[in-house]
Amino acid sequence: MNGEPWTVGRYIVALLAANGIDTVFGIPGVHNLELYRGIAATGLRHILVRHEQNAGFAADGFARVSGRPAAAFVISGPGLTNILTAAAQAKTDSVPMLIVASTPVESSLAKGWGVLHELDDQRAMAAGVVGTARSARSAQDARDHLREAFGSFQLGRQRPAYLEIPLDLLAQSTTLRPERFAHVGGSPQPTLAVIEQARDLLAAAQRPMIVAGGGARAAGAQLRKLAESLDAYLLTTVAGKGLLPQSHPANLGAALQFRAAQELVAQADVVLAIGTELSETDFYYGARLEMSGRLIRIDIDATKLADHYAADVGIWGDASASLDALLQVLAGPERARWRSELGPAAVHRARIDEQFNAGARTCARLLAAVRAAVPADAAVFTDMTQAAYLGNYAFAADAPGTWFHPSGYGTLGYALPAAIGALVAEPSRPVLALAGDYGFQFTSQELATAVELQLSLPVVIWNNSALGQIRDDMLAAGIAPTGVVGHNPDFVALARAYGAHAERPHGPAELTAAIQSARLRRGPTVLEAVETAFR
Ligand SMILES: Cc1ncc(C[n+]2csc(CCOP(=O)(O)OP(=O)(O)O)c2C)c(N)n1
Ligand SMILES: [Mg+2]
Repeated sequence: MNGEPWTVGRYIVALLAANGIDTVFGIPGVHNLELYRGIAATGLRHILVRHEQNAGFAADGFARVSGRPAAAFVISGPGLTNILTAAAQAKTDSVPMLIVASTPVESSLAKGWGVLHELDDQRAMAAGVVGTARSARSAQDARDHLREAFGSFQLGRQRPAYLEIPLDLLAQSTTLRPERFAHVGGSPQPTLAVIEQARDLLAAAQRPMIVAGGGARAAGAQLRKLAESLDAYLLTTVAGKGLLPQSHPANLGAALQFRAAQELVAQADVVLAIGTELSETDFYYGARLEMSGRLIRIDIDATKLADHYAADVGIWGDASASLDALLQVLAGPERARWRSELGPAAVHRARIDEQFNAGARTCARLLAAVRAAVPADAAVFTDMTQAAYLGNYAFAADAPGTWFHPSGYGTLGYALPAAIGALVAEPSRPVLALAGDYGFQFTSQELATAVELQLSLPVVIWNNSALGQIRDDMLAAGIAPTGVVGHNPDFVALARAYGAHAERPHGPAELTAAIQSARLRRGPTVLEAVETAFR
């Protein structure tokens, strides 16, 4: 294979390999053949998926568990439009990936000739759902754009990057050879003055509340110290779930979706928000989280410091480094504040749990059965289903990076392909997918990929025979349920047709046992959990 000609396509793939990409998810087509010459020549691992959206979801799951970007190769036109949803999901959840697309021949671009896979402006379509979207007109362009993309993976808030190359350029020969780009690491260092302003607010606070998001995922130790020394409560977003152990007295968990937690935020006299957008997708009541206190924000994304939650003190920096700096100047006599007065987080959590309705209690039994079946370090990938909305809060997580949800964009079909990507990245990590009966059907064809790769993957389908959340929303809004019940396939038969193992465990105990067996089996296991068996 090394006798292959150095086409631009081969060169691009060799550049990816030289810069740490080892896995490509994709579907080849006649427009990007030259990228596949590159794959053959470099030995990069290519995973064939069954829809380009799932190449994106798989790259997303790969990055969420490993912290490393994977690539997705798509063809011009429909390949690109198919992956846009997954790119948007990754962008909104700050996940890196590299999307490489072909375009039709350069001379045809934006001319409306009606060539195969034509889009009026392919780059513009991608630009709205990635961090940087670039178009190469030469091999040098491709190199420069990729250098920029790899730089973006080392700095600041993570985003997908997009590069497109016309198919005629992909086939041209080049004298360029792969190189390893210089490392461009580092993060902004907050000044002592701004750290001291934050210290002054926190030192005077009587009701301090910490809200930590995905950007704080590496700062669990610092958060624990801070919460303890300030007698503060800590809430996390879903992306920050597990930052403190479930039982820590400060840890209210990912409870922002509940009124009781929102009221504590509203009553706090100082809110310290770290690595979070304070996004509506984390609290789901109205568009804005109510606050009456002063707001300190720590964020690697400078634009967040002055957005609609404008900070009284804005710290531009990495969460761990900024918290280290804050902890250094904070040392003073510890004193009791509101947590000593109102009681540990468990008191508030019990109040939240008491208010679960019958539907939530049913979901809670499913979640407990899953929790009992997988170890603490398992990676659970979830879909847009009522079981996961409750699980965002109620699934016990003692470590960050163990519960994954398509929070930011909220797209159906995420769980299965993302779990596949996670297992490709970390084959020895226990991974599980949890999807609703409807969401599963968005991407169920990836069972073929999981069978092909012989991935030990339990796939739990929460089958309430409905678009359950939407049905309930219609009922709550006084709308006659419409379009919320469809004909479902026989999920067990469907899974078996793909060559997967499948069962329909009856109730929590059977589900726990079935997941445990599935973890020991080569190949995926579909477990249909019928809601009525969990009531
Ligand atoms: C791509 C996409 N289309 C539509 C929706 C709107 N939506 C959110 S939840 C849901 C119902 C999903 O049903 P199911 O997967 O069975 O989960 P359940 O609510 O029943 O637990 C729908 C249609 C969405 N989030 N994403
Ligand atoms: Mg359903």
